[in-house]
Amino acid sequence: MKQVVTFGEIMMRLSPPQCQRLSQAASLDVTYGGGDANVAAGLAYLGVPAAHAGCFPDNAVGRAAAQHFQHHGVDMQHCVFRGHRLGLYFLEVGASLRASRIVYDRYDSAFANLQPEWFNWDAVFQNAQWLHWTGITPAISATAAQATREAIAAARRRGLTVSADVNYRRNLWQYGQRAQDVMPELVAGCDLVVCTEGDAEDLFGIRPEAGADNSFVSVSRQLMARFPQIKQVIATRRSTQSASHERIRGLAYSGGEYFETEDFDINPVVDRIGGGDSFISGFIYGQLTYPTVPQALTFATAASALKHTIPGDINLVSAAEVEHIVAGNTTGRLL
Ligand code: KDG
Repeated sequence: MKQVVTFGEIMMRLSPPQCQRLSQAASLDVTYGGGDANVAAGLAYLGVPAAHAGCFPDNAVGRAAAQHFQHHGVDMQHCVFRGHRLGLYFLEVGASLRASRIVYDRYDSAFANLQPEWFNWDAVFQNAQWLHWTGITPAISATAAQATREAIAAARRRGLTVSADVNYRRNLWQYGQRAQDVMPELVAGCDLVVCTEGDAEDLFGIRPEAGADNSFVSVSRQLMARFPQIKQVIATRRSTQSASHERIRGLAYSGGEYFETEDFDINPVVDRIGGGDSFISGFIYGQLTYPTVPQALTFATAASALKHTIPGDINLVSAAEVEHIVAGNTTGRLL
């Protein structure tokens, strides 16, 4: 099977242990994550060959970040080691009434300073069938946005499937570019997008039509009319019951039909970071494995639900474990 390739920033994640506040922590737990690379690692655990292209500082910290993903099965041979610092993010894990909180320290990172010509996309895609990117990547800097543009163009030229999680993060688009100017051109090159109703409104000014029975369908149809390359729109609908109790369901609009899954109840939530990334890696796996969209969507939603039980950014679950949940075994019984 050919590779799925992702492109984006990987950061070091630092969290105070045991739900401490940053102001009281005497030590910080270390791991690594990045929206796009998390998708690649999730796919590798599901048995799909995956590669990630990124840019890291040329020092021991940058190499540790890349090795982390390599250790989780991702081909990192197309990563570039140039620049001076790895982006960081601090995560205070919430509990009960207190929500989790993220503080970014990624300004001027090696990834933000990358030059598009450092990536030879034809070489990166030599053994690939799919490119996946997130809206985080073009937000990081104008050069990262340009590299994303070039990656999508090369992927299209070579006939790859292109997907994106549009993932609008208002606080990341503050370095001189507007998401509303940059994202439409990039999304126009995608076959599949993860896009909530909120993101469609914020990024593309698309709102559900008055009187629409189903707002997700209404928004998806308008997205497809505006960007004719898009054939499928998917999203999760979350209902957060507390910091440690969540329900998610998967939604898809594809081939003129709407699909939704049952709710998956996750209680307690151990770590919700990477839940969206697990959804899209599950959906890509599903598209490559199952004949129908509902099967892919159910697999994706179950994969995302399982991620909420695992600390860290990466979904360390096998396809058999996800299938066990899909088969209705949601009470933690052994495989
Ligand atoms: O989707 C998970 C990501 O949010 C996390 O891994 C860190 O890439 C990250 C970001 O920009 O927040």
